Amino acid sequence: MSGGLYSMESKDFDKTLDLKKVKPYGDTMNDGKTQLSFTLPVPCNDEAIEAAKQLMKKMGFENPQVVYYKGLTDGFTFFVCYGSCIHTIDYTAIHVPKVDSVKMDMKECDEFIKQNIGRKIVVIGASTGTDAHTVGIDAIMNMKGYAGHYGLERYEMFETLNMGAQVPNEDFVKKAIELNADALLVSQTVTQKDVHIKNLAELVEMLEAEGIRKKVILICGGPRITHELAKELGYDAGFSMNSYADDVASFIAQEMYKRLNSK
Ligand code: B12
Repeated sequence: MSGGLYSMESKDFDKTLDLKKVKPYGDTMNDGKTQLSFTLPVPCNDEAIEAAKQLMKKMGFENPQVVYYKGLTDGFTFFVCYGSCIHTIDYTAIHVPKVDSVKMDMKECDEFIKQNIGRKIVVIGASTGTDAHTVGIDAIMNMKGYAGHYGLERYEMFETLNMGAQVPNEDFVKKAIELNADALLVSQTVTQKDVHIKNLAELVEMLEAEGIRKKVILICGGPRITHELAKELGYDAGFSMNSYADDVASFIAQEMYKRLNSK
């Protein structure tokens, strides 16, 4: 059954859904049923279970149940819990800033660049700072691509360099100057202690100090990056989970076109 048909039927069947007061769905509308997991730094015993339940109540869950628990190591217990969420969200009032571009596939994108830019676009990517995660930036850049989307290396009209992981911002900026890059792609996965914010902000400062911030299209991405955060930090766009090379390629091509035509 298609998603569209299903949602139509469920809408007809269920008259109690109020988009101004949305809460989690378990098996009946508005039951609030939620599964969550966490670890408490206490030994694995009956008191630990009671502590988890009391914490769930404080978090706004009625009828908290611990359905699985296991001692991880001395003094730490992991829990899987169910509960009914008492809070609701006004879905109709939500506004999420999004990257403003029309998605083109690889062929369309190459053709757009040939017609409108007239030369190859130079892109450098890296996972910068201390971040060792490469899979995200590889997904966007690798020839083979990711989840059925070819990476930028496969595009005829992109000249790419993937510098890999743990690339210091200094080296990244140096390479951008050396290759006269049009777009810079930064991947950040680790967000512990807001290390990604410091690292991303430092890069902007360095690009400004070199006088090339406005010259490049500056993009960051990662599972906990949002377009909103990227803009706040001085980037042109931010991409998160479920974004692919075609999203990024389309944005870069259209942004370059906009900039060329606003001169
Ligand atoms: C694989 C992995 C590793 C591997 C990385 C190997 C490698 N070569 O990359 C290894 C084992 C090295 C590793 C190490 C660590 N890891 Co690790 N790792 C993971 C894991 C399991 C998967 C990450 C991944 O590959 N995802 C798949 C890719 C395709 O998804 P993605 O990165 O989100 O990318 C997509 C989008 O975000 C976007 N995107 C990403 N980057 C970019 C960039 C641009 C420009 C654009 C446009 C888009 C874009 O496009 C991609 C495709 O859609 C995650 C947990 C998880 N299941 O997610 C933990 C995880 C990311 N790791 C974590 C941690 C803590 C670490 C360590 C610090 C652990 C430690 N204490 O040593 C170290 C980090 C060391 C360091 N200096 O960075 C945490 C991060 C927590 C946090 N919020 O900070 C996670 C979430 C695990 C956890 N639950 O705690 N890790």
